[in-house]
Amino acid sequence: MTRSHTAAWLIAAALLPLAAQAATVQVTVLGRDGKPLADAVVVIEPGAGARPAAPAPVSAVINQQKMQFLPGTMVLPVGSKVTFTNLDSWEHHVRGTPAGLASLNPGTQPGFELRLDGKVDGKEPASAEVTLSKAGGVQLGCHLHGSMRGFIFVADSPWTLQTDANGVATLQGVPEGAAKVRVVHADQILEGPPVAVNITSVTALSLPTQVQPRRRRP
Ligand SMILES: [Cu+2]
Repeated sequence: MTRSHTAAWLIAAALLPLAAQAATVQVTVLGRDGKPLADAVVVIEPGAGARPAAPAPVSAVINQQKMQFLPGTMVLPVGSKVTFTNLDSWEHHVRGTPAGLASLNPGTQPGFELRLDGKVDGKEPASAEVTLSKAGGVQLGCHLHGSMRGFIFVADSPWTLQTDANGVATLQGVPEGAAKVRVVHADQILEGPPVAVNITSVTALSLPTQVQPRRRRP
């Protein structure tokens, strides 16, 4: 290694502590009954100066199968495309509406409606694609089957993840320092206020909510 290379490396090493260190944050979300809440979307929004680039859009599929949206809850980066595919042999009318208060505010996330014919044996299932252009929650329903419910959270923070069956979301690479944590759930009427936290190298949080899920996973 030449002298100049060595010097450059030393300067880079000396600057490292000034850069935001990345932390792993484990969030456990609890429902109104104190039990772990699955499929809650955890969003960490770092403070000023650590504003991340939006995550890259992806393409995803949500099936209509046996009178359910599968998966029932999905987190997708803003700008992503989602294809709805009807695998049932009967028709579904998929409806997407902005969740919570956003639904009262025209001009935010646009809603959508799709009619998908039932699948015929030996033929490709009917499908339609929607682009999720704005961040926020989207409730999914079906005009024909009131029991069908689904939820998409359109994320503009890369630190967005839904909780697993144990109510836990583990987010990697979160900048240390001041941040706000939001919890969003398909079955909440109103989102609670964001929780201010100080992210350190190892951060574990337990967040109670007022959400009473419509049904628990078996
Ligand atoms: Cu339906």
